[in-house]
Amino acid sequence: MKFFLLLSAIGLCWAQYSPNTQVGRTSIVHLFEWRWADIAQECERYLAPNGFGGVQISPPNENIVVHNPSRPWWERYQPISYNICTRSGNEDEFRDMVNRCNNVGVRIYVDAVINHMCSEAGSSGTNSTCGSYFDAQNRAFPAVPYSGWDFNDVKCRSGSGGIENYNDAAQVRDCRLVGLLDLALEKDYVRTKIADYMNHLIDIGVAGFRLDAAKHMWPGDIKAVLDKLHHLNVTWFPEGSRPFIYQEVIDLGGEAISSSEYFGNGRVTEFKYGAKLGTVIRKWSGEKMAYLKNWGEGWGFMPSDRALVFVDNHDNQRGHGAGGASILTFWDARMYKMAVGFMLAHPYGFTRVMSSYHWPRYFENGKDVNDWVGPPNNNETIKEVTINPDTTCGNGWVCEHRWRQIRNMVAFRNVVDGQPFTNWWDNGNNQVAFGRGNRGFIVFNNDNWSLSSTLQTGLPSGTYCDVISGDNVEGDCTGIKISVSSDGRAHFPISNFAEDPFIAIHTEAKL
Ligand code: AAO
Repeated sequence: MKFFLLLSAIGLCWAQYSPNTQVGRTSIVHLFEWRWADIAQECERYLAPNGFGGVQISPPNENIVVHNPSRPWWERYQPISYNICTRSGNEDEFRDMVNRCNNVGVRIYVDAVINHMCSEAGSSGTNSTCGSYFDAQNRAFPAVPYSGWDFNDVKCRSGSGGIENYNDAAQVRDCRLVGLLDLALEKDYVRTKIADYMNHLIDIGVAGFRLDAAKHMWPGDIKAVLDKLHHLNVTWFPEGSRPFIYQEVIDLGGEAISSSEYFGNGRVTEFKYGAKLGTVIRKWSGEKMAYLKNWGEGWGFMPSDRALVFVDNHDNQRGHGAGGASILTFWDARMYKMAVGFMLAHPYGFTRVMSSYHWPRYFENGKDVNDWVGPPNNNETIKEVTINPDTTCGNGWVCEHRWRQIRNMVAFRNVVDGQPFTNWWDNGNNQVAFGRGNRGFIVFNNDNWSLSSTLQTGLPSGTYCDVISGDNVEGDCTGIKISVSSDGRAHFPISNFAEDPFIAIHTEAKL
């Protein structure tokens, strides 16, 4: 009884910081631009069996249709109404996805675009994903409805009406981000409309929200919206559960607004994480993996229990947002797998894996001129995610989450959940290793010479299957085998030419 009281107390105080994933599932995946029908199938055929905790979906509400350029991915960050109606599917398909994913224990997190509506340059008419009428010039969005009174046009104190200076916190929050009509979240009417939208989704069964452009909203206004939110649907969640909240705040330091202002509302995206990890794995600026020994708060990151972490996101994988050239993506697959492997093995933060689509990346003067290109499509209809015989994806979908190394590290994180960071080893350069209690151990060789060392793993003796080079298939390992002796030590050989120069073993992959 005492135990349960303690558990529920922890549950309550964790509230919006807890992802509401099923016990033992510790990561989510962003299925960027996927159709609801494909996500429903993916939950059943892949995510649940492989221990994924949930899915961040692209914004589900009606958005503007952009034809120049042709249907860019970013049109979905320009809301027209809160009807569930986009290129990913309609409300019936959305409900079906939420039901089916929840029924196999995979949660849905909605990317909530609540800071703004479409661009001031948006036309008037019915050029929206559900055909709702709007008139951007006159601030008319009758399908919500919002009118001129509901925007910050008067409150904004910049010459242009747009954000001109990120060192002026009021401007960042009251003026237009890249021309997007800025909602007046200080008004109870606006807060109520937003909360109604989010409650509609909560009642359907979603587990939480990414708050897009949270930096561009006052923390107190966000709180007022969150205070209006329902508890989660009791069909799948314990009574009294609060939606998981993670706020998109880009804080690389040196600006007026800092992440910590948002901790009261929920978790915050830690953008330093991917920027720094990319710099280390690329060995830029004199960085080495040996320096990762105190990774986390020791690197000036926010507290672990407030952080949502990722190697790349849908913006910075194509040069939008922040992080710059150091960000690793599927385009640099070998280094990317190391970075994602490191992230999933390390205890810091709540982890999000990225899942992308291919686009014809093409640099001119250092900028990708195709950074706008939307998802694989047939005449603007998003293509189905097909599955190849080797379990990878077809039709232009990259599906990093299905890469063996990444899928198996998601499982690794589940196995070592709650275990301490132990047995750190490094060679003073780019060969490092660490364990997670007596459950898992990982070794990296990012030097230009081979690694051959006997290390203390902390694991029980036995033969383990390296989950990076192979799988444990019916008791037989298709990759490298590592034998741990009775004193916990094991010998690791990693060539610098290995396809993946890292090895990971855990107790669920013991032969
Ligand atoms: C599109 C067009 C625009 C057009 C607009 C309206 O591209 O040309 O003006 O429509 O017609 C996405 C796309 C946008 C797109 C928009 C709407 O990325 O290109 O605009 O949809 O369709 C800021 C925000 C951050 C935002 C990020 C992209 O703070 O919230 O910009 N991310 C989210 C979404 C994103 C979405 C939106 C918000 C809007 O994830 O997909 O936009 O809903 C500094 C600031 C950051 C700021 C960046 C970029 O970063 O700190 O807060 O992010 O600048 O403006 C160093 C610094 C770092 C700095 C960075 C870049 O790294 O350390 O702090 O340089 O300067």
